[in-house]
Amino acid sequence: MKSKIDRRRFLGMSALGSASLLGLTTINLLSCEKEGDFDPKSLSDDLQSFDTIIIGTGYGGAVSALRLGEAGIKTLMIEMGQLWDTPGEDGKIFSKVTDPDKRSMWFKEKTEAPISKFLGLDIVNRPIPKYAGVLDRVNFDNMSVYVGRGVGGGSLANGGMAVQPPMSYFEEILPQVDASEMYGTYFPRANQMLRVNLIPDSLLEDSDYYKFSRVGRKNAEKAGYSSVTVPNVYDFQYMQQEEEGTVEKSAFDGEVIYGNNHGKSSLDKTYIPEAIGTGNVTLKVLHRVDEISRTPEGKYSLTVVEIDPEGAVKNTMIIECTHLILGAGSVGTTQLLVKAREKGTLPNLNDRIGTNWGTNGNIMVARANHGWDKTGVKQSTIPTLAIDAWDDPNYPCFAEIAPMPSGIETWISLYLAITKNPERGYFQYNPATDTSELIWGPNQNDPSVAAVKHMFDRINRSNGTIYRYDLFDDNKVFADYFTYHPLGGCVLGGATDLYGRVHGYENLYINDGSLIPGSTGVNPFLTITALAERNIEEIIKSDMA
Ligand code: FAE
Repeated sequence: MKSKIDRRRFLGMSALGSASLLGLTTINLLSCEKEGDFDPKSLSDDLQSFDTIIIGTGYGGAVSALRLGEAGIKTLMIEMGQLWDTPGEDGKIFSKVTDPDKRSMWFKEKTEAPISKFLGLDIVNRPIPKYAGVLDRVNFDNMSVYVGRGVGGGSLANGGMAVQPPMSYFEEILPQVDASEMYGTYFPRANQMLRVNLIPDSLLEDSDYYKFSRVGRKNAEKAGYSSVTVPNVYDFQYMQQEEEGTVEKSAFDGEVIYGNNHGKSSLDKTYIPEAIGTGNVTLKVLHRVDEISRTPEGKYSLTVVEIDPEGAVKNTMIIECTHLILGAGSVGTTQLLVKAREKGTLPNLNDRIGTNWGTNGNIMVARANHGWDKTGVKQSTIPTLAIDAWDDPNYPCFAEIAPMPSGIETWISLYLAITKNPERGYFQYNPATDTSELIWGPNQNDPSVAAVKHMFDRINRSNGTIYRYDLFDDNKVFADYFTYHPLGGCVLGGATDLYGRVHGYENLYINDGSLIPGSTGVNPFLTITALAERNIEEIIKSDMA
């Protein structure tokens, strides 16, 4: 069994590699029967021949593709971003956090990094040419949402933290889902498929690159908080070699939100090549789905725009399918469906579509340490410790000790906190822009700020330290205007049934972060992956067998 999976992944990886070298936007395995013998001319471009289409190649999309492919169902994945597999002129696929170029961001004139300032000066973000880069920041009034773009979605840009929520909290957010099944079957499956591993003590306790974590832990302990080690999909054996200087550095060389050139087991290394390796899954990149409607015969009809990496429109096409799975992420899926309901192309969608959206309570905050508490010139980009006060009855907070890889000593401790915020936003279609926009009020993050303030006031008091006021927009101490963890918008059991079947339409499914009602209490992708495994298993068994 293992060798079959290894071979499937190998075939998928070689199809992805060859396609990317040749600049192809359609990738499958049709002519890859003999290893290494990949002939692009015989690729099928008959886009009407697929039973099932998946929009998006993030966690939900990738899980769905693999399981459909294994079940022998001809599936097309449509992804608006690029396949990130070809080095640029500098020999690298991705650019560093400290040295971003056009590859860093999705059609921006200037980078829009979460830490926007240093010493209050606008010196962090840089002008870049507009290009189909890997990290997008979707800006709405009062809230900006970071998302990954490309084959692998958020897995390309994220910090790789793969955290299982406490079972009691999972039961609180998704009471209709059988938690014992999730924790007995689907979380273990997700952990294994995503290659989740733990940092060895030798790296965490001894490496110069984790001084920032140890300082953050010490400061927290002084205030009576305990820390936990956070699992990750970054390969810590590779990191050990980075420490020893025997491989090219990635986490130890400032690579993360604009992509990792090495080390990270993103979805384009795990689920997606395996899906393509089944021979039943085809991938279209740089193709964006703009509208969804239904034909009189009951098929789904997608309006798809093909772009080049500079953003020029190459083609617009209509593609039809019988089964449609939305895996475009919390924002992408919700935007498409709200638009379809409001423009009347899918008028039977219910009014729960577009509601119950949340930020996972994300807040970023930073402290200034004393001179003796250096956080290090060298910092690994992969966070591995979190201050865990989720059990606090009034101010639950799970705060990751985040790196600030600037290449100089800053004495800064930076944190990404996850809090329990009951506030929810909703999406509204705007005919003037022809998109659905998030409605989120300026004070909706106040409960999150209160929780973070409670924790870090206490840490500052115990250590005799202060906040940094110079790193975020408007000199804010608490960055409450962006999130890395968009969740909800099309919630399980409201917009859909308990497996992601969309109410009002047959053969229409959602399988991504939009199903989760605004909060997971920890970083969300492990939960998204496990839930996607559960949902697609049931759908294949009951609807597609
Ligand atoms: P997602 O991964 O967003 O994939 C959606 C895909 O659909 C993307 O590839 C889009 O380009 C594509 N798409 C969207 N609209 C269209 C369209 N109209 N046509 C065609 N394609 C489309 O969805 N989570 C963690 O658990 N741990 C972390 O350490 C962590 N760190 C993060 C750091 C950053 C900088 C970011 C941005 C996110 C981070 N996250 C982290 C969040 C995590 O990546 C996110 O929850 C998942 O990626 C969401 O998975 P989905 O399958 O919902």
